[in-house]
Amino acid sequence: ADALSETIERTLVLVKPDGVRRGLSGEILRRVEAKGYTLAAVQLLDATPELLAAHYAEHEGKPFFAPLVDFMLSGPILAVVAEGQGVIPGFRSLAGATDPTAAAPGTIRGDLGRDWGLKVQQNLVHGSDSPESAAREIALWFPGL
Ligand code: RTP
Ligand code: MG
Repeated sequence: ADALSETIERTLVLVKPDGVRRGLSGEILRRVEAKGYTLAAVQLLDATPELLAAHYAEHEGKPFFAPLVDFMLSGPILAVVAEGQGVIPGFRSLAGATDPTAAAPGTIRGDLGRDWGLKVQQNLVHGSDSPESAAREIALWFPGL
């Protein structure tokens, strides 16, 4: 890479079942692309308990773990690899705070999400939180990429 080329950085974005169900996949991908990131891979799929146990291993044992897994099994998920310099923190910033009630307007969760009175925060999207998480999660959701 020369001095004029950016560092390729990748993150895993998931449009969770609530986002797919509400027809927000296009709006969410639009925001990722409008920010300037590139879509490197996109796949609509149904998760499995095994995939989710691996993906959410850090949350095993927490009270919201079982409801979270049930929610993530409740419908198809749009898995996306997004690419661009700074995309890992950049997408977390686009997504906004975990709790959609608290998430700032202008963010995906702040503009498009709310409290639905359910046991787990249905907050439309997931984004990897570090380079290590991104590598691990991309390998889980896109084996062979
Ligand atoms: P994500 O991993 O989905 O990008 O979200 P995050 O980092 O903002 O949140 P994290 O703490 O990693 O939690 C993972 C997901 O679990 C659900 N959650 N519900 N108390 C609750 O009801 C609760 N806490 C977490 C959310 O769907 C959150 O995104
Ligand atoms: Mg997280």
